[in-house]
Amino acid sequence: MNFNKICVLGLGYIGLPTAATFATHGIKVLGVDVNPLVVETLKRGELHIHEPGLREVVEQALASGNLTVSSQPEEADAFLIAVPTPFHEDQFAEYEGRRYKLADMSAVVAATEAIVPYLRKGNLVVLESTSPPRTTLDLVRPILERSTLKAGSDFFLCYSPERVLPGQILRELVENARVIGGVTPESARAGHDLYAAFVKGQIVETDATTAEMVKLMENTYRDVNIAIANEFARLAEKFGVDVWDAIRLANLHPRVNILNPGPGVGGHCISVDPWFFVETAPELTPLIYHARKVNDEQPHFVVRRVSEALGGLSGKRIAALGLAYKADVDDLRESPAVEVVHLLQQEGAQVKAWEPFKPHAGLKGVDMSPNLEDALKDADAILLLVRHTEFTRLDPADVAAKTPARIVIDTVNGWHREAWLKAGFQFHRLGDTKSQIVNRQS
Ligand code: SAJ
Repeated sequence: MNFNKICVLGLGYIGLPTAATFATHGIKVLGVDVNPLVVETLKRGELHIHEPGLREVVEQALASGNLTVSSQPEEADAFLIAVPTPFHEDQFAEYEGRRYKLADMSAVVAATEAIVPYLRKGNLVVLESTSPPRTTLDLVRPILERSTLKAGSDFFLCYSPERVLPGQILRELVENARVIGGVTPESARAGHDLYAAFVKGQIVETDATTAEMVKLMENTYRDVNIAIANEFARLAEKFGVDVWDAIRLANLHPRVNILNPGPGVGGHCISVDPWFFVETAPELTPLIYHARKVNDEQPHFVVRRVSEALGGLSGKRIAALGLAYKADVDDLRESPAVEVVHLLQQEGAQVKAWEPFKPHAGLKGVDMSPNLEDALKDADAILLLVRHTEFTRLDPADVAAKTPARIVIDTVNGWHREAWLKAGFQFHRLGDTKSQIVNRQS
């Protein structure tokens, strides 16, 4: 199939890089977003999100004339839906005492409805948004069929998950394997033809529900793996073991790959997607549910560790380094670091936070420093919450000169114990009470 023009609905972290990449590969792309601010920003040639390399690709796409933006779809050969699928803030359900969240599919519904007036025979529609299993068949298909056209025979319909890693989106978009799930084999083939415009990784055709499940399985696998790492960190502390060392040694086994403990699991994928399984089959998902609970509990665990290190939290001044949900990204959504800061404050600590990727994020209830020096200058302790490269490169002696603090707590294994001890700090690390024993002995 040939695609001369496509319409991408949703210009966020996935939609915009995808739209721009299609455009730089010679396809006319109309990017559509319901948020007028996003449309205006892009029309001015500016960006509303940060992703390495994205500015250049969007500028190139706009300059070529292949990428245009609008708040309304138009007729096209293919329509891609890349809108958010968050949770309802205030709706929960319960199964055998396990309370779980419910997906808010309203953006997918609205985007699908917006396509209906423009849908023509022979078109392709692809859902990319992460969704509960059967969304393509049971939610998207019936809405599109209101056009009186039939999915699979009059138009093609696919689910194709995005699988790119924030911070690496542009490279992974091209290089990662693509799974294309069609409502019919012909639909999957049409999806294959579309993504072949730029995907260099393997393109694999399957059915729509398998593709939906694959996406959720990937992130759920990672969530459960991180949960076990977090539980190992708790166990290591109980047994006086350094969990980071223990994981490194366990991973020498050729069939073991344990991920890293940390202050919790954030972002808009791994902390969210497992709930789509729990929501659709609560009776089958006790493990997935409990892994989520372990990871959600982790910020509380970190706060207890900080409190132990400082002999209580009331009135303590803490410099919190990093608010992003993970290293070297500017995304503060669902960030465990932000939750740790809130919890510390609830316990009476005075926290100053420094986030180099978003110094002026203006987060409600968080005292953000304009620079590292400001965060450090009156601190009693330094808490490392995100493994930003900028932080791992800090020289402890240099830090010592900028702060009265002599206690550091590293929750992400970003720092070398010996270097901080040498610079006169007491050193604490999540999942590693050995550090404290060394401190006491030294
Ligand atoms: N984290 C840990 N320990 C680890 C790894 C991560 O605590 O060992 C934490 C991070 O700090 C972060 C969270 O988990 O808070 C999630 O980070 P991540 O790097 O694991 O994943 P995301 O959410 O940035 O991106 C994931 C990716 N999925 C997989 O690697 C299976 C990406 O490929 C997906 O496209 C993305 O979810 C998505 O959109 O679904």
